[in-house]
Amino acid sequence: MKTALENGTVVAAFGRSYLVELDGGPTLTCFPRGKRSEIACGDRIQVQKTAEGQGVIVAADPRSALFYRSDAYRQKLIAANVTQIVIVLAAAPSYYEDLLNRCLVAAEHAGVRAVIVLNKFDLEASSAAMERLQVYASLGYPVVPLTAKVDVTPLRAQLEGHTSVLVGQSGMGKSTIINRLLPGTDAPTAELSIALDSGRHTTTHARLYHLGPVSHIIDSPGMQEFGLHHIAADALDHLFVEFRPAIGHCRFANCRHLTEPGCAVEAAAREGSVSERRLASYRRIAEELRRSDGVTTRSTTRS
Ligand SMILES: Nc1nc2c(ncn2[C@@H]2O[C@H](COP(=O)(O)OP(=O)(O)O)[C@@H](O)[C@H]2O)c(=O)[nH]1
Ligand SMILES: [Mg+2]
Ligand SMILES: [Zn+2]
Repeated sequence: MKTALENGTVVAAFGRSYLVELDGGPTLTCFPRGKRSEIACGDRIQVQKTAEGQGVIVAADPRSALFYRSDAYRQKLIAANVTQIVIVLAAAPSYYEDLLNRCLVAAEHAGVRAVIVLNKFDLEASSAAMERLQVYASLGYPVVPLTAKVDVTPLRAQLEGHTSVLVGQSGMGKSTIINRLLPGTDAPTAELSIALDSGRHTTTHARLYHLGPVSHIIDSPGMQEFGLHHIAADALDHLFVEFRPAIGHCRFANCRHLTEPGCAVEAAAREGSVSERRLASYRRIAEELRRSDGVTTRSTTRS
């Protein structure tokens, strides 16, 4: 006897299996039909129950947005159907500004809102970090100072009505934020992994949690790098939002804003409407994308 298909949401994506929350129903462990799958946490799918607590993923709905990173060889799916990316930074361990910029570029590319959290605001070095982040606030990205260990209230308003994904280097406090937002969740944090002597990778896969009927949040594993190989080199400048007014005004129509004379983006940086640090970051990323253009991204893995 064939059972009917049921709709559900992928709340965790492991290597080969998925945790699927059926609409208004229980959570099943599911396997994809077929060998390879490109299913991510947050995907809406149809499942056929095969046994108690188990099912097979038969189909997946089209996504409203997919957030992912990629190196020259593979894509790493991070989360699907998100409406917002929350980039978690802290003054210590120090964060990489290039990584922040890469996350912002990926958010612009995916067409979703980006929020920056400066966590561990209790640390002394936070005020200097906050000052460096002013350039991002001036671009329209909300910058939220937070001491997640004590209180996550300042972040709640930003999350209302969104499906958010927390991203950032490990050790910034993403899982601590989840545990504070949702007491009783026990997302693995650094303390827990030390206690269990389980190494430094505390969060090993993305996990979706419900904050309310219309607000959801996805914790993701820490990342040290964020490849943007899925973005064409000549599309990158538009993803640095403040470059847009200058684009099209360079002396050369195909200006890459690297070393060309008469570059309007460079001029904007001299005048101060583009930050030198953002331009330098753009140039590093652009060089990397130029080098890799023509190399095709082949396979997909989850991060
Ligand atoms: N001082 C301080 N430490 C924090 C704060 N939030 C988290 N931490 C610490 O930062 C470390 C990493 O936290 P964790 O949530 O595992 O980070 P994740 O790797 O981004 O998920 C832990 O030791 C936390 O206790 C905070 O607001 N202030
Ligand atoms: Mg974590
Ligand atoms: Zn230019």
